[in-house]
Amino acid sequence: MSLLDGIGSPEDLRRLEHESLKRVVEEVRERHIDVVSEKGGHFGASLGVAELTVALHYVFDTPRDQLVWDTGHQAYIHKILTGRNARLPTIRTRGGLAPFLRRDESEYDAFGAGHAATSISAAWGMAVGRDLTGQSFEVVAIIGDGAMGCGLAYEALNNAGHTGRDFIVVLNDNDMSIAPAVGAMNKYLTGVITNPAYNKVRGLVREILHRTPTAFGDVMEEVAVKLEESVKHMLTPGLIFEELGFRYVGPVDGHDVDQLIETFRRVKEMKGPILVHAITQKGKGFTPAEDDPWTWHASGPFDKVTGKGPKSSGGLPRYQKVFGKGLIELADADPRVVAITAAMPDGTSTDMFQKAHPDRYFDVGIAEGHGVTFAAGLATQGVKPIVAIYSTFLQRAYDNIVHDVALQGLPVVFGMDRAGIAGEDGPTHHGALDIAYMLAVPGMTVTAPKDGAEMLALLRLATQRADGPWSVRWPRAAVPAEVPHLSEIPDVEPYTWEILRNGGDCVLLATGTMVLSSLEAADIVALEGIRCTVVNCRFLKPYDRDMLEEMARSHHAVLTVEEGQITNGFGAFMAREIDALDLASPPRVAALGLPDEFIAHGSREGLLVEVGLDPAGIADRVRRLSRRAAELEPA
Ligand SMILES: Cc1ncc(C[n+]2csc(CCOP(=O)(O)OP(=O)(O)O)c2C)c(N)n1
Repeated sequence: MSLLDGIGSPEDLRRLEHESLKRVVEEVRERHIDVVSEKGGHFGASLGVAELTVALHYVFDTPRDQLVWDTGHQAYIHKILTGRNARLPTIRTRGGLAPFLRRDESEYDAFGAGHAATSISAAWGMAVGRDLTGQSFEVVAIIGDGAMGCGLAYEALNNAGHTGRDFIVVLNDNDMSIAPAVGAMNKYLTGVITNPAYNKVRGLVREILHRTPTAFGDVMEEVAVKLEESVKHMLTPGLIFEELGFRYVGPVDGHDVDQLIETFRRVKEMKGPILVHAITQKGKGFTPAEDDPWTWHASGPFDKVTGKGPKSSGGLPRYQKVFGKGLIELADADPRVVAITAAMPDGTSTDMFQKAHPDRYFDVGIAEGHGVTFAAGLATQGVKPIVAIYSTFLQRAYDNIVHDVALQGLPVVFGMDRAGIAGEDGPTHHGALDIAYMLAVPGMTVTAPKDGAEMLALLRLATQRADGPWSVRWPRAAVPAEVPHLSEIPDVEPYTWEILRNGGDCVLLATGTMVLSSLEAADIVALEGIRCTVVNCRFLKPYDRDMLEEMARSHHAVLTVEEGQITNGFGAFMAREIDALDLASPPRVAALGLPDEFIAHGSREGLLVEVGLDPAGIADRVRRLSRRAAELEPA
């Protein structure tokens, strides 16, 4: 029997002898590799924290002591050890374990996560909350070096340091974000660990200084303290953290479980804010992932022996690839076009752009807000920035969009990937809100293409007009049709809609991904005698006023269809605009979109069916609407 079979909770782990823990580490790694090789999922980060996870649950009294994992993509082994091992193969599937961390999934998930760099703020709040309510337990935030490049982490450190409250931060430093970590902080941390002399010297100096005062009295003690300060300044690798008020401990070898346990036991006894710097290797224990941690951040199913995945079946490219290629073509044609990513070069395909135009490519790290304001600054100088950020992560930068870009009318183009249902990554990653939040911004041109070619045409138009901010959204999906070279794609007339099908009863005002689904829905209801007009509303704002009026006058029912949050979305906007037309016999208006709730994780196709945004669901809504409208029709 394996040791893991006997671990139903961290309690069981803590009953084991210290000597058994190396075996536990091996077994959890093996289990993780087994499951992800069969099912796919986030891979390298969990392998890198196997020892850390075992040591933390071994030393700390979880769930009483609270572990706050950052982002949650590295929490598979945490899930294995906290009663979820048997269900691990269900991770990321509808009804199965969540892809990241959820408070409602387990009492061991002290704080929900999915977006990066929230752990220190949340853990700090928990530590203060603990003290205010007279409780007593440890709070430990575990954050990666990639997330440590995010401003939010510094806001939290700045707030927490110098307070004297007990609070532990573990910096899991593997020198990687998804892609190689970027920025000055990363350079600093790398410098810290590649300086081998400091730790020994520092220990020696401390020992000498601490012995001296007892022999020489108070004056020497004072001198010794000052001297220690100076020596510390020279030798302390984590000086930046010490200056922020944290005791710096480390660096420790994050793959030496004994050293980790000893360190955590010591740290548990120490007072005040402490930062433990653990050095780990992303992908540890699986050679292909150790050699290429970027590729192995996440993976589909693969062969455990060769590391090879099934051959891709070909087919149409994904939107993100079409965007990456188109971006290069746009930049080839216009030297002022630059691209910005926030730590997602492959997710947004800006890595392709980096190769073609390295001096016009900027990876700002996990710093979406900064990335947007940086773009605003570039735009003041006549540069044309295209900011490629997932819809969900751009939520982080809302005030930067409003205050730094839109209020000043600056021509920044927002390319939002993963707009709509993102699929297996679940509610933290669905891009459900961007239509609502972009429509609310004065001066923002809001667009949604029906296919890959239109996406490139809208991006081209955005860079040509440069008369204010633009947003373009696209889904996590394959394009529905082949995309020609940019030069062969016809121009889109600004702010116009496009009639794709004519019918006299109901008009479907469809946006983005919902255009083709609405056409299919129109085919379905046509068999039942309901005639639909389908309009491609590629401009959500400013929109095609003439066509809206024409449609509202000539149909008795209007249905808006969007892959976005229904509350305050395109439908709500159109309902108001139709009302403002003040027609003598206004059409009945209904809106179809994502429900006002957080949508679970699961396949994108399955979830779209669940929320009624597939052709059959749209057809169903058309049927009900047409029936209602006919009933209301004057005899
Ligand atoms: C706000 C936000 N931006 C981007 C991401 C995408 N993302 C997920 S994990 C990750 C890298 C995190 O790097 P690090 O914190 O060093 O953890 P590691 O994977 O190296 O363990 C990124 C960029 C995210 N989850 N949240």
